[in-house]
Amino acid sequence: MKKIMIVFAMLYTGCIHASTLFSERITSLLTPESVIQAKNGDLYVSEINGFNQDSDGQIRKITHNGETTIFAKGMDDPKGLAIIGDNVYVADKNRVLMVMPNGHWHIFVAADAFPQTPQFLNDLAADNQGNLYVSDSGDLSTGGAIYKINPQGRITTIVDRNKPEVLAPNGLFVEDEHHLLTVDFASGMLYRVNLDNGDLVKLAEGFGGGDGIVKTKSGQIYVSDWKGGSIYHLDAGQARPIKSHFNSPADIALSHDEKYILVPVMKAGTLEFIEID
Ligand SMILES: [Ca+2]
Ligand SMILES: [Ca+2]
Repeated sequence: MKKIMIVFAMLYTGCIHASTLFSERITSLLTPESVIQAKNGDLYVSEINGFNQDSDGQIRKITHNGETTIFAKGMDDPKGLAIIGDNVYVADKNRVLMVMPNGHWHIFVAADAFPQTPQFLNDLAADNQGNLYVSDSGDLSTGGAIYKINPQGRITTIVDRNKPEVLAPNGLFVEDEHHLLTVDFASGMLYRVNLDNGDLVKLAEGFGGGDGIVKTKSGQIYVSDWKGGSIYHLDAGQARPIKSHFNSPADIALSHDEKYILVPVMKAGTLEFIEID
């Protein structure tokens, strides 16, 4: 009987831990920019640390029970994260890195492999075919580009500064094999990009310094505003804030159960969780 009670106690404690990961903010992060949840529930957070300081950036892993470890280090200014298979990909300043499950990493796409040398690689997103999409926010006001990187590392340009709408592409979200959502950090506009011809359709405006985008399976879209400190819900074509006063909320993610928005708050050095309906 005593044995059974111990087993029950252990199971009960395990459940509590799993469900409380999102109940408390995580603190003492080093300029966090992006977060992603792996299939097994672990979170990966990119930490820029010093801006424009090379080799001090890292990826932190937070397990489902809240245990924190440094997963990979020695990066420059790591930002957007994507997972393909067992590997984590990182947009690191002007190159894209591949991190293996043991935390060792190598350069997947070097800066000089891009059609234009990137100035500020920002968000990263993967599709179901194993392609990556990466935004270059350029000088953060006039230019930039969005590129597609196939599984062999070959790059094609989706949009670049030749389109007047492209000022500082930041957040990316792959909707399907033909469409990508992007939010512009300079204009605060949200666009749907046709991946076959690069055409942009404006969906909504008013997202300030638009940073991260998430979209639920039921089609609800949320966008973070790095400059203004709010998280917006796109409600009937309008940007409506659901939470404000964050000190630079960067590249948001959804939890797997779609119950929480995960918010890396860059200048506060925290990871916060917003429960959504
Ligand atoms: Ca750095
Ligand atoms: Ca970003």
